[in-house]
Amino acid sequence: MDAAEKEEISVEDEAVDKNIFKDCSKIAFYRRQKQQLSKKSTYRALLDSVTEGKESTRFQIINEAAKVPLLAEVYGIEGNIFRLKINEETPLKPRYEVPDVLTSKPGTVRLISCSGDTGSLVLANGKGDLKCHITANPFKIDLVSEEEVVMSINSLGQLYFEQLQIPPKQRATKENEEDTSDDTTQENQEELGLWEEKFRNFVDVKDNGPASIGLDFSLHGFEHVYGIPQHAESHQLKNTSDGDAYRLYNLDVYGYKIHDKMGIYGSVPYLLAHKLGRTLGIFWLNASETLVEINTEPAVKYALTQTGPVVAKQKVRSQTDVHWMSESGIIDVFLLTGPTPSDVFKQYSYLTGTQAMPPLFSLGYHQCRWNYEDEHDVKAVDAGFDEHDIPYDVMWLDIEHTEGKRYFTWDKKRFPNPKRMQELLRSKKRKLVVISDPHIKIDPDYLVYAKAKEQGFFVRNHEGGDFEGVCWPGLSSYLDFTSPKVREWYSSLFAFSVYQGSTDILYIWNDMNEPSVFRGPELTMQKNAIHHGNWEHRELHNIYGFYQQMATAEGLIQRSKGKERPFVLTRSFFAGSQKYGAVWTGDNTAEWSYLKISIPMLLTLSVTGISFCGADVGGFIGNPEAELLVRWYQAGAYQPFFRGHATKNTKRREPWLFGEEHTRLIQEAIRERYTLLPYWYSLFYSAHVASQPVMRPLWVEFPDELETFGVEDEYMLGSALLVHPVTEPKATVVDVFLPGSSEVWYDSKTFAHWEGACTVKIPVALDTIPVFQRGGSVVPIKTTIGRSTGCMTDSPYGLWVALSTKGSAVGEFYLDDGHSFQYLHQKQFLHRKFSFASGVLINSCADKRGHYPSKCVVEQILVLGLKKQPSSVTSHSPDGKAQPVAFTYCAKTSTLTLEKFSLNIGADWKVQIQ
Ligand code: NBV
Repeated sequence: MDAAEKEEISVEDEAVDKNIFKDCSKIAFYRRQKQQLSKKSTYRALLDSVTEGKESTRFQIINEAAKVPLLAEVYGIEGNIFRLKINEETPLKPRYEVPDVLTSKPGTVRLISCSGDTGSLVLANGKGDLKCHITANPFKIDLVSEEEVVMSINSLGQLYFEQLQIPPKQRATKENEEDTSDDTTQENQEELGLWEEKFRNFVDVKDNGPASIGLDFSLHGFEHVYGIPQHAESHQLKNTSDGDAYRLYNLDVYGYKIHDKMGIYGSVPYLLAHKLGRTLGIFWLNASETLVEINTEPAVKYALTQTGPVVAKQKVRSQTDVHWMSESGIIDVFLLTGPTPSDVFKQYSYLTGTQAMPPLFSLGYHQCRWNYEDEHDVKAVDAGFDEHDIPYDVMWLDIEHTEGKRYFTWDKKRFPNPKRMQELLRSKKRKLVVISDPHIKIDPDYLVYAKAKEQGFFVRNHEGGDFEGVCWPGLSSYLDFTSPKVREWYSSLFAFSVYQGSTDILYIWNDMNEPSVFRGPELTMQKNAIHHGNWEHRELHNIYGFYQQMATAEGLIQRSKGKERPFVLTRSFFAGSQKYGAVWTGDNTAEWSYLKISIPMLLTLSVTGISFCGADVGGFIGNPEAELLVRWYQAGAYQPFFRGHATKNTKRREPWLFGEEHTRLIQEAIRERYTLLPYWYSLFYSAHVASQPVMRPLWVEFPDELETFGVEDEYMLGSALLVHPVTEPKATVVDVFLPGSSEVWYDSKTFAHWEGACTVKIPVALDTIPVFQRGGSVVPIKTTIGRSTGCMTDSPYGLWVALSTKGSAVGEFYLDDGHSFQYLHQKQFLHRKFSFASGVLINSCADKRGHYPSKCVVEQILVLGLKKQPSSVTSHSPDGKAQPVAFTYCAKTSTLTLEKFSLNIGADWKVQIQ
């Protein structure tokens, strides 16, 4: 057994040992900021230094402790966004500014300075309804919208900026001994961790010394904040005043604990705040280790009245203070002013990009385990799905498919003929995903290693050699994906001619890219490892995985000569990762609590731009009992990325291994997923072009309903379906909150309906998935399910029309070839709109730019909430032909079913109900 294998076993068997990871008290820059801030030295802005550039307004800020002033720049960005940058005016050497996250240089709008009274400066955007009110002393910025202060910056005086210094040793040679001998004791030096920081057996030697930054934001009138993934925590962020701050530091935490603020695999330093009438966003563009403290003061306070000792209620405005602290880099923060949730989503995606349009197959069901042993195993599992009539789209191979964890190779014994195996999958229009991790086995005979070594493509260690760390293959080096050259080369490895045994149905999974380093501090890379451009790992740690996924996605595009959409799943991510594919929540556990927390975790990813997200169905670690597995399939079928996965030492758990009844229930859940594929695909299109999340917390759809702001056991898919997965064992009833006083909701199975703004007790059996359709919506579905999405291309459609209280409904439908970029380059797509009013359902074009011939027909329409039985139903095709349509009406459920007709999905037509 080699070292890596031993390590592997210890990783596998232990529940998470939290001592391996730091809490805030063990983070030196956190301690330093706390210590300094308690001294209350304030900054002031030097307003006589204001210069108005073409793009930004600049001025200096200074505090007593700082010897030289800082430079602040305020930018007005298109779409009601402000950007604030604070940096040293002339740092000893450049400080890291995160590249490659913003999709392009954001367009600026000129800020008009209308000087306030002396001691302040007012910068207004063109229209003048948004203003930055800058107060000189103490330095503070108020963001004013329509005369209301919605956010204040540095009003708590937590601006913190450590200026780069000459290392003490160099200083000692320059100056005399006396000046340099710090008055701080050895003990204090350790506590401050300025040039060296110890943790367990690790010493982080910091050549650049302390470089930490911090700033506070007060959100006026806000009690609800969300975002800053990834944590195994609630969707609504909690107060951190009596515990650890939320940590953003990408780490491999096997079996992470839930309800914990420690950093796990990915980071998006972006927070949203919502109150009645306004949604805001704060995007803190920094890729170094970051901590976020949250403190919410609710709206009602108890105070002593002036008239006597009677305690009286006094209405004060609620406020949430958000304090960001990062280890290094600069302050570069975008303020997204909304005002609606949808506006904030657009503002954020204007900066970082929208969700990539996924290939259709990737919205089907994925079957994974660590590991499918060999070709025979793959064949048997694949056949199992057909035997049990369960649709699925993708078979996955984990690390054991390779020759000794050498990615881009195949274990010859297990997979002697990978192409033959892929042809089998192809024959059923299915795909294969294989894993490709960022660590590369040190083995001169391994071509990938040899080439990378020769070209200097690995991250370097502090001493200048290639960084070496232990991971699955044993001693490994790590590709430096931050280098454009390395990315270009890595992308080229996916070319069919280079990646032996790969075909065009093979797609990629990037794991361990935090990066995970078995014997490293906190199981990751030393912060003083060196990347392209001589940047320390500490500067960019949180963006390492982002770059691997970027290079992988680019590789898949290139191998198809720019024609095909890629699919890449990544474990680690950063702001903007949505552009490159999907994200999952890593190594969860087969327990009910993990099923439950998957909902808020995915909601948080969704509102921070990452719509294509999922959690391992069944729970990765441990063995789920049949009931939990069924419930997990039911939840997963209604979450964006839908993959069953299990770790190595678990019992096999393919859907048919739990008895006939459970097989049927899992089959049913997966089939529901396939029924709704047209809706899923249309939602992804809307995420892709209009920035709207696929999976939405209720507050996003009902921003004016206070009761929705804290809901996280149910959610919306698009604007039409409300899903409340069952996450408790032996449940017989669930309390479902149906929002909206003017809404009506329909049970998607029983068609029972309720008016909104109430909580209803829904009886549940093991086959119940509580899904409700919102009155006023039209949901496109498939009426026939095939073996895989590819087998369903020509199968007919149905429409679920759920009438509003006013008897109307609208919905959209999007279709393209499901795999290429033709939708983009040639406008080969179909975007239709369905609207129902006054008894007439109309299919019309939603986007005239698109053309995509489809032979598919709508063959079934279900109208929910039709109060009275019609006397006739007629279809009117574009040529003016009218034809009677057969129908059945159920008075008990007020449901009309139209069948035995066929109307082309892409044509203009009407169906009239009289
Ligand atoms: O590659 C093996 C696993 C993988 O199955 C899992 O999904 C990842 O999250 N991987 C982690 C590494 C081993 C974890 C113990």
